[in-house]
Amino acid sequence: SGKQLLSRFHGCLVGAVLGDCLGSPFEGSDCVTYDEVERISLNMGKSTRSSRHRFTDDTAMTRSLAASLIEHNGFNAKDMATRFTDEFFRDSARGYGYNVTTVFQAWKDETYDDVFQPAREQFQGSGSYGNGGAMRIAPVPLFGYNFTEAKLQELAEQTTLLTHTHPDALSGAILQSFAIHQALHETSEVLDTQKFLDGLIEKMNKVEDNSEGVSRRPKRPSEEEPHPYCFKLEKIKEFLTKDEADTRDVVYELGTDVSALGSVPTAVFAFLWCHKERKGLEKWSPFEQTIIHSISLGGDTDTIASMAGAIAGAYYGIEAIPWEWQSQCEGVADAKKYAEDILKIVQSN
Ligand code: 8NA
Ligand code: MG
Ligand code: MG
Ligand code: MG
Repeated sequence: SGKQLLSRFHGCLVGAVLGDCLGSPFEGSDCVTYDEVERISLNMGKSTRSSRHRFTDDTAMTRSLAASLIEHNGFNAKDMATRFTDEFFRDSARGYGYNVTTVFQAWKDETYDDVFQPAREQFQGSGSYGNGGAMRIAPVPLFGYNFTEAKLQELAEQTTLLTHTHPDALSGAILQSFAIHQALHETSEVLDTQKFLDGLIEKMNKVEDNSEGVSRRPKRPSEEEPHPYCFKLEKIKEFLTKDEADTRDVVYELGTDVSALGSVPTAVFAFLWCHKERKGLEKWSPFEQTIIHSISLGGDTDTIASMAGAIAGAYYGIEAIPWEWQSQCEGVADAKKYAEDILKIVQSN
């Protein structure tokens, strides 16, 4: 409970980077064994600077988002879009989503007066439901540490709408913001996971009441629900009452794909599931378990581990993140600097 706020801010952004760096070698694979993930993380102690694990689009966009909030002391649409675009054309080999790059191209060509217009035109006007808004959101709940729920939601929506206008993408980014925000403010050493989920369900019920039910492409029964995020959060509550969970059940019920709905609840699940010691992961701490377990689910491993890592880092703090992991991932020092700069703004307002 006496955990310093700086430790949590550091933990959040560093946790996001580590999940991305450690998860990306497995992106797109089916379930991954704990052994395979452990091998990657243990080898890291011996690697040299040049063989450090590279971050991907998740971290690249998180950095631009953080830098823009810091520079403008809040949301500036044009500046954030420019930073996303400059970063993409500076280094496009970071594994970006297949469609989001057309938004960057449109911004570069300056075909639009309204920076939000290219995102609206994605997928014949339905907008992207990818997890790209949620994967980069971590600086928002840090910046909005003292925000009301409504103000936090607004900032999450604004930053997401630059590239993703589908209601699922917006709700996913909002859920990830709320999860990090709750983790930052959580002071109990032993987390009441059911209470944590009740807090998220209460907030997401309001969000989903007010979101337009635009056509989805359902992949599993839960995705036809009128409140699909709340439905999945209830599923997580069920999983948490059991001592073991079959990975296939988790993947089927929650998803591990590039859609926001098929990945953000999974990240929340991984964080809460790993608060307790889990079979096969006894030698790892809860933070380490969170990263390893997220990746073991397969699919969009870098993004799910990054989102779970951000929540876990916000709760456990930077001391819980092994130095061997930190020293071998690209972008950790920068993540710490962004965390410090955001905290300065939070404490001066
Ligand atoms: P995005 O907006 O391009 O969306 C990602 C994908 O979701 C699209 O390419 C489509 O396949 C699909 N999609 C989204 N909305 C719709 C729609 N309305 N109709 C039909 N299909 C749709 O990019 P993003 O920024 O949301 O993507 C983020 C993800 O891409 C992250 O996982 C990131 O790491 C990256 N990525 C993932 C993989 C992978 O195999 N999991 C591979 C490369 C890159
Ligand atoms: Mg990625
Ligand atoms: Mg509704
Ligand atoms: Mg990914």
